[in-house]
Amino acid sequence: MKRLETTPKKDGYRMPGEFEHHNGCYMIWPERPDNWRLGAKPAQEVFTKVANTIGKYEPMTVIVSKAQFDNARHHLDDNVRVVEMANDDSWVRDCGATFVVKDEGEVRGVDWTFNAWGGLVDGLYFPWDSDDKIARKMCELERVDSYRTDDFILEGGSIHVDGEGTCMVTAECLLSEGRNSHMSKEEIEDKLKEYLNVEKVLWIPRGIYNDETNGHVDNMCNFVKPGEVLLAWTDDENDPQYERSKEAYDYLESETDAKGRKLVIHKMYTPAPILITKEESEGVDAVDGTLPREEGDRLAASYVNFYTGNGFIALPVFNDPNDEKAIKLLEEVFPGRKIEPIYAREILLGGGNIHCITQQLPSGKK
Ligand code: KQY
Repeated sequence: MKRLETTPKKDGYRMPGEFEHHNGCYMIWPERPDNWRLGAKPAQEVFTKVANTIGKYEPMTVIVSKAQFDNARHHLDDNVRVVEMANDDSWVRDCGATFVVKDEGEVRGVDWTFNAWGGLVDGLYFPWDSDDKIARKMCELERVDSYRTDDFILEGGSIHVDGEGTCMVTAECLLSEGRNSHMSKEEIEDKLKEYLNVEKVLWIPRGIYNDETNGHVDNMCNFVKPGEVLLAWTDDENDPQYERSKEAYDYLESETDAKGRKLVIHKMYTPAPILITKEESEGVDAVDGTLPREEGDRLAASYVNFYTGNGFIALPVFNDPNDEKAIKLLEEVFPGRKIEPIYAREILLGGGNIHCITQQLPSGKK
């Protein structure tokens, strides 16, 4: 499949909103013991639940290493396609292709350079070269041509689009030192405009407190549809999350989207602070160069990190009283989609959640 020298914008391709129709979804099977406790067995159980759930609604593909192929094949439902591929970890949202479409249903991939969330400055593991090849391999599997951004580092979890010309990011992440510190904010914005085919970028100041991705937007704010967003929220002014959510709310309220619409903002209450236990910390291999998991560290828990699929939402829940609130809110704002809550503490312990471990393949149909 070809590498294209142009850009999606020049060729008339755009990144659709996640709420638009999909032809499938990708995940990567977890296994690295320095990120996932107990040799990743508890994480594999939850990833299996997520993959099998999504597989009920759209064609699901799980990427897996040679060593784990038999195990993954055993656990995953028969309708889930399991494909062997070298990988460094299991965050396909970030290292996988971002697919763009033309409205006649033609699909292409954007293959951003991936450096494990900050490279040698504050990246989360080393090396990451296998992950950096995943996007291209996904495009090969889908038989679609791709655009590579050799001079620009980005993860899929650091962007959300409405499919109608608006992209949301956090300044905390996109302006972080370990990514594109050779570029100005305007140059970064121009890249997003060319490769996602958007006209307006909304710069939310910061993401979720203690998020090891430098505050990915996909843990903080998500589009329900054009003109309407869900924002992670707490009323507790003593929680360090409060000022982050408040500044995001004030910013979004003061802005309009690419079509000049004021945004409808729904507050999505976070669970009470979730901390790593001693047992959880001790279950993770300590390896120099990988972010340690210390007892008592606060995890970046947020319900906003959900996956929007054909006719459903896969929602992380935490056995918290706010689980019910999150489910109710999603039922209200996504009528017609079934809410599939999945207990996701084990994914959270690895540093992300359901949105971070999934990547949609859009069809180009609305
Ligand atoms: O998108 C994400 N939240 C990925 C987090 C990576 C964590 C690696 N330990």
